[in-house]
Amino acid sequence: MRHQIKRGRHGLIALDRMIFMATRIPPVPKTPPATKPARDDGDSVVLERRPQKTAPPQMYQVVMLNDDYTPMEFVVVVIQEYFNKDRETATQIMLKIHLDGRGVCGVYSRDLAATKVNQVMEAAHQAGHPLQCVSEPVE
Ligand code: TYC
Repeated sequence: MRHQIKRGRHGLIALDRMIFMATRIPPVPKTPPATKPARDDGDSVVLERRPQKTAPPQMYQVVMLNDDYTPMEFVVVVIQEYFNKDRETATQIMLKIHLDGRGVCGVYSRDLAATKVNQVMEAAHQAGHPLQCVSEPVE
């Protein structure tokens, strides 16, 4: 749309709307004056946020499962042998598995837990027992 333009005393006037120009400089907004930062006297202490600590690696528990066929003595020896337990502790763990259906034999890194599982399964297989164990992440 073209505006109708007329020449007046103060220059060109658009007739379909009034055009004003500011004639006064607007007041400066009341903000505190910028100041130079205080001079560092050398005693300043700078606190830096410490980077987040690395989370500890996920640990894995080796859980042995009960069955009806593997002899108790074999389980006790396996727990002593592969999980470095004394005979008394190994017997307690075996009985716990026998009564509850499962029991934790040790907690390790993922690779070591997998190795323990393989060692136990291989020993059981060689001896002809159906003993099973698994590794599972702790928590
Ligand atoms: N339940 C078995 C028995 O009565 C003993 C056993 C204990 C088997 C623990 C497996 O992981 C096991 N002979």
